[in-house]
Amino acid sequence: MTPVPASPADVPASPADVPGDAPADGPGDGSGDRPGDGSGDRPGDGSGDVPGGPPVRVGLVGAGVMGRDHAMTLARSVPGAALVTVTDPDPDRAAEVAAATGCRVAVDADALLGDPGVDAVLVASPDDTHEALVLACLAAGKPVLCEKPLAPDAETALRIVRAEAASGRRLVRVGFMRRHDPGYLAMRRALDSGDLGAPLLLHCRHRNAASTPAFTSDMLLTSSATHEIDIVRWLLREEIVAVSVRTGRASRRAPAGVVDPRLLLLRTASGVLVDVEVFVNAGYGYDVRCELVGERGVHRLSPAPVSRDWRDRFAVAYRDQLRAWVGGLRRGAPDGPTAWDGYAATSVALAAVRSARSGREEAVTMADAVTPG
Ligand code: ISE
Repeated sequence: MTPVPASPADVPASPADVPGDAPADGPGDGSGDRPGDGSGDRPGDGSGDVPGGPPVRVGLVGAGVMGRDHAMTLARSVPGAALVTVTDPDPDRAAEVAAATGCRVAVDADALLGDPGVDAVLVASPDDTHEALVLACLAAGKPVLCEKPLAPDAETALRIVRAEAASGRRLVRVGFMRRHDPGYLAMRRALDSGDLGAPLLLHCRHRNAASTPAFTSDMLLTSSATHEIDIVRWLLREEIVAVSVRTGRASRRAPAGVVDPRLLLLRTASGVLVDVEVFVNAGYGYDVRCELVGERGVHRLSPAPVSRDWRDRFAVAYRDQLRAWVGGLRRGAPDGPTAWDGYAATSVALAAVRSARSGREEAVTMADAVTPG
């Protein structure tokens, strides 16, 4: 059995650079229904700040690239977590993760979810499986951290929000890991300090070295830009109300028929304008930039070396996302982006898809907030 290579998420960052999980919002306080929900927005030592007691026994669904990465991080770098079981339709992949981490293999997701020895579930399976898995976790009463996107369309995401509300518990968290990135945390603190004055503009750049062969033009919006959409809501603590998308000359490096790069212009409820470049076949590497312009000053995301892909660039964020999730579960106070945040991001991304088709600015339509518990 080939051991899974060490995860980049194991790379320790200097304590000064690493955010801790924020004190979580209390269950049922409704804070998860606003973009500013307190996931990881305060500085700390990154240790997860967990109390004693038994570890959270985690079951992992999906042993692909992200699943393997999460497995190694959980096994090595998340105090208070025990990865106990993994499942994947490819038994070899599941067995590799099990061998590398010492966990069991479950025959399928149903077996994993039904295992009384699994306290919480990490979903890192293909996007089109997320809905069914998250709903099954809700039915089983198990907390779940689901990779983004929560669901392929807004109706489905809203169904999950409502199912969670009906369960009376805050069980769903979505893997928008950038909220745990030290650079974005510093930007949010700078904005919250008032030193920048009121935010006016945000300039975002999102470049990947190369897309996968199956990547589509829509996925630039639903798979890539969705990270910017979430970070904008979280930084500014307000909703995005309208989106326009522009497409120019396509790079010849993009797969046939894929329009890459694209530009998005997002408008928030208070009138902040956000321009986003998404370029997923930029060739030279993974490069994410962000500049916030306020009435009195500018804050730039701390420069990071151009990396191979998002797993290197956001290694600390992935680790601290898991620490925050597990720490929140141990304290009984859930932490991280909520099902509502997943629904909102999907709603904005789909408005972007509509704009790319219509050539006009499209309004983001969202339901009234739903508060669990
Ligand atoms: C991918 O799914 C991610 O989550 C990456 O962070 C993003 O950079 C990439 O473009 C997405 O396809």
